[in-house]
Amino acid sequence: MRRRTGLVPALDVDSGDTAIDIARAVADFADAIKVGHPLVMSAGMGVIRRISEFTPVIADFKIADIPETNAKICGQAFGAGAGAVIVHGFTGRDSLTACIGVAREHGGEVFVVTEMSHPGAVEFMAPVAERLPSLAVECCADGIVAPATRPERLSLLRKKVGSMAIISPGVGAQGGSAGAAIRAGADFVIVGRSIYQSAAPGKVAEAIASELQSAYEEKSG
Ligand code: OMP
Repeated sequence: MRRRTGLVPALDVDSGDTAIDIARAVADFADAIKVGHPLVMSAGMGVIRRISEFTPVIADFKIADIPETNAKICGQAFGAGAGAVIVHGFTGRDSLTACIGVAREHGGEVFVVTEMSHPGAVEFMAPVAERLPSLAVECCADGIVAPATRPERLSLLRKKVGSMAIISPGVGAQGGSAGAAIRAGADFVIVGRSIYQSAAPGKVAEAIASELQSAYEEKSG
């Protein structure tokens, strides 16, 4: 995924037409649109193709199964038009490698979840999260997912992952800040409710893209 604005809106809505309308409104300010179970289970896999016709799609199926099943899920996601998938790393090297193998066949990308952004993630995920960046790097994944809600953890995960891409959810509704996530090491932020529940998704996306731009300039300048 090429960074232009650094924004990845997440469309966890339950109507394909609503998703398309929002995707079109935010596309100019987004590097990709993330879709997951809430949208696909209501609108069907065809919504991935519809969105991918005008902007790249990350299929967030949090894939976490045995290698053979993971490969089938990835095949469905990439076959439907996704440019990237989000995969859990805790299932182990063989399961992750299976996803990466299918991604390469389709010219797609794989992002590996490390520590999730919600409070419950500290219960079981935090202790293993620090090992997952190494797995992602060793398996030649394309990036990791790390929490904007805990910038100090994001910074730590950045150190462990080197220059690999980091996409960071938890901005807005979960309390994280787009600028703080970038300063802590994220390349992209994922934003759901703050955009899709807004009366003017395009304007909110534009404002976040501008905040991201300032944070990048501050970081690099
Ligand atoms: P909002 O909280 O509404 O901005 O949505 C965040 C989006 O990011 C949702 O689609 C979540 O499923 C997703 N997400 C997290 O919130 N936390 C994570 O740790 C990982 C993800 C993700 O993999 O996208």
